[in-house]
Amino acid sequence: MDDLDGKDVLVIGLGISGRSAAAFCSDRGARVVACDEREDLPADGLPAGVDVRLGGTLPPVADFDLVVPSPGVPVDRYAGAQRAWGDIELTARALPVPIIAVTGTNGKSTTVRLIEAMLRASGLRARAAGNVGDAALELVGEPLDLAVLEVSSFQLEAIESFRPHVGVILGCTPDHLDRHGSLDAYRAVKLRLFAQQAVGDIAIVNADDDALREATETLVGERWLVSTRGPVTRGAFLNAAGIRLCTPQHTLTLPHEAEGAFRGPLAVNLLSALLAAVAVGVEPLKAYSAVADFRALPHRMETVAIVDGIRWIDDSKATNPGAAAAALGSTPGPVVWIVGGRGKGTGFAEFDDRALSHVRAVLTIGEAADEIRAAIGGRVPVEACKTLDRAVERARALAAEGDSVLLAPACASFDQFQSFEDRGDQFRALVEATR
Ligand code: UMA
Ligand code: ADP
Repeated sequence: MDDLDGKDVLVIGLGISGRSAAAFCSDRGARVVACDEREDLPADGLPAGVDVRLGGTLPPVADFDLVVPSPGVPVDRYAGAQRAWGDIELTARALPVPIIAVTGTNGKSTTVRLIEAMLRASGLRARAAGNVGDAALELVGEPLDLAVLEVSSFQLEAIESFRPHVGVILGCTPDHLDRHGSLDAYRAVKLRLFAQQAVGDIAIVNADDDALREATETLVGERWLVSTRGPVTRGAFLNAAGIRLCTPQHTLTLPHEAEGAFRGPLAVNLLSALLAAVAVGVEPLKAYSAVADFRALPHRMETVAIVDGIRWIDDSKATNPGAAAAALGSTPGPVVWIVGGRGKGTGFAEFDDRALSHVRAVLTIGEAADEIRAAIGGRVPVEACKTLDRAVERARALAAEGDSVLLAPACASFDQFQSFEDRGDQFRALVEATR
């Protein structure tokens, strides 16, 4: 089935992933039908042979040799398909180079970008793609030594033989429960990353996540653990001296000059990236040299201003409670925390007394304000601001010199903003306007 020539292929969804898949399959001689439930999409830019069908219902999936679902398409839409391979499966089958794949609820984009930078710093031709933004299939045909794939739980639903030489799981906390049903089901999908690994492959696992550590005890691939809390025998952890690396080839300590993006629980990303680079033969010091020049991605723990000794941090990408809890844990106190938006049905159990210990005040915005107050009120002062502009105004009044004001919403943005980027941009503009 690797030979797509003459096969009937149905591509579902014509976004970034689906367009790349339709072109890829058509270029390899398949007869491609490409469907999207939206009618208002441009049908151009695809190979002439692709039969584009917009709006309307899907043709019977069983009529096709292969269905290629886009990540946003739930499994029940293509139940009964003879074969369903998403773009990650297609990419892995076509790539002649080893793959480092990264999954987890949070930290994926930061980590794949850091791995990419580390590999390049050591002279390797490496490129990151996948859920990070560029379709994974864009890597096929590129002159590469290594591919770095960011892989979402959605993408892991449509794999069959995908076997990354190095797999990384950064953590698993509630998100996307509308799609996966429960945290256990969501975690099980994420763990498919390791399912096809064989002897010689490496699984890098966040040991600070108890459920993940337990679930990965019997992997076939060699497990390297990461911890920001305590020692591990094989892997990487933080101690008083810095970053301790213990792999079959290397035992050494590197400095941990924790900047915003990698402080506290966010150091998991740095430790995992270092291990991934070392796992493919990069010298630890070479890999580490990439950290100094690494800039936080936009809207991820981005310091947008320091005004009168108050640091204003845009972490608008913290769209679920686990991300916001990690953001709080990585922000030195006292913190004025702006939180809220559209809840994702995850609850807010992450915010225990420890997570809130250095929070001076909580300013809520958006639809989830009452739910957040119910979860954390009584332990820290909570003030309902409704809108971001009001929250910024109140934060300015409440924060003292040496404080941080952290936008880490723990929620989706769509109740009041176009996207998390829009929310972060508006935050920056409001902060600048109050200067
Ligand atoms: N569509 C249908 N039927 C359906 C569902 C969708 O026809 O049942 C159509 C939509 O009308 C739309 C198209 O499919 O035109 C969109 O497909 P998509 O939602 O899969 O989005 P893409 O543009 O292909 O982008 C996808 C990922 N999107 C999702 O997972 C929702 C992008 O991740 C990824 O960057 C891109 O492939 C390249 O790999 C985004 C994302 O939000 C950033 N990911 C989630 C996350 O990070 O939390 C998992
Ligand atoms: P993803 O691609 O998985 O969404 P990002 O690198 O874009 O991950 O980070 C998204 C947000 O998740 C950040 O803004 C930060 O709040 C939080 N975050 C980053 N790394 C981690 C981590 N390892 N564990 C928990 N939260 C994290």
